[in-house]
Amino acid sequence: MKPLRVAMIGYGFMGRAHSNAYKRLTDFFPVQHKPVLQVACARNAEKAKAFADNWGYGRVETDWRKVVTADDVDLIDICTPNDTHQEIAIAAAQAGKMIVCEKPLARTVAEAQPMVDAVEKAGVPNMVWFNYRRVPAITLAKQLIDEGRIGRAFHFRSNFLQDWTISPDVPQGGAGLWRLDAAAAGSGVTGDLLAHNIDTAMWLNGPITRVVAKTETFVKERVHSLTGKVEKVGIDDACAFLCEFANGSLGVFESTRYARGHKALKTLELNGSEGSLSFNLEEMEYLDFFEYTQKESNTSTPSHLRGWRRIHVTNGEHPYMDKYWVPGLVVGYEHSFLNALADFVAGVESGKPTQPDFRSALQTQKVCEAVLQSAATGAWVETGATA
Ligand code: SOE
Repeated sequence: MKPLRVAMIGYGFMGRAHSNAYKRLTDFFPVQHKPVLQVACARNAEKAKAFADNWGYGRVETDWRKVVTADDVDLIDICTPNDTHQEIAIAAAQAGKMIVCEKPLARTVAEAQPMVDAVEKAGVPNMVWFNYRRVPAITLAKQLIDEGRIGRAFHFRSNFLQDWTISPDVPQGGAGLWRLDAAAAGSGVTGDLLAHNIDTAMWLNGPITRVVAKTETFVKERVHSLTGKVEKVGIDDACAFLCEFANGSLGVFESTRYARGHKALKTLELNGSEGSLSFNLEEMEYLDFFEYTQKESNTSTPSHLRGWRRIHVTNGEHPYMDKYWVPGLVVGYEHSFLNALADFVAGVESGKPTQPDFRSALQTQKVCEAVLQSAATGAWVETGATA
């Protein structure tokens, strides 16, 4: 086995989710590279050390510039706030490192495009951690669509609902709360949550071509953790948009951090001429499937037998599931990162790069930007996103 020496930049929630994936990769997947947790990097030396000690990173750095050029590192994992992604990614690409970057790729399309150019110029493997594609039930949805079981797509609807910022006492900015600070995050729920739904939607149903959106910022001012002052809130707390897909279907998306009672209600539904699919993250081991036309026999299910079927996505023939337990036993959120990493490493080894790479994430960035632009003007906006 060859070592894959990882430098983790950032130490938050995502740093933990990714570190877990590195540690478990070769326990579950037959890849030829074994991740080595080489360096943990963060500006705060104490926090970086605590993170490194907890997860088993070999050394600590406080300057990411030293890390991206370090000889003992193969892969840079960018888990820092969105405003830092571009600089780190471009420097890492120029240093010839593989790069895996947290979502969204950047704050804007203008920031994201040079990142795509840099990784493509350097020819370095790259991926963005849109992990929900790798939830086995969602990957199965993709398989059923590709098998032609949904037919012509009519409707795609998708939500991502949370409730953690309702209190006006929650500050903006700083560790953990940079997602509320427009300068660091770029946007609110659009870049943080809808980016996931858009990535999955375009993977399953093709490019989103036009959008019309409405955003709202319910709490207009919050204390900024870094300045200690009450400052204007620049992010979207909630966003709803309508869209058209290139395949002619219609989309409806909604996201908010003000849906009291919902912590991470993430759903999708696709309705087509031959069937429908439905997924809900709160019951992530299931994919609901309505089969109107039975593909193998090309006959429609007799009407008195038609109904939604709950597929318990735990059999060995389901995506990724042969790597885990025995039929009937579930895997969880953390496995979506493990599956993503396994696909990335397998892509590096086979020379067939995995998706979503930076270029694919740029398409999601274009849709996010069109959504925010539409919300600002009230007009329909062309996204420019391609397959
Ligand atoms: C925000 O609360 C958040 O942690 C996102 O940043 C993640 O990308 C999402 O998967 C869960 O929610």
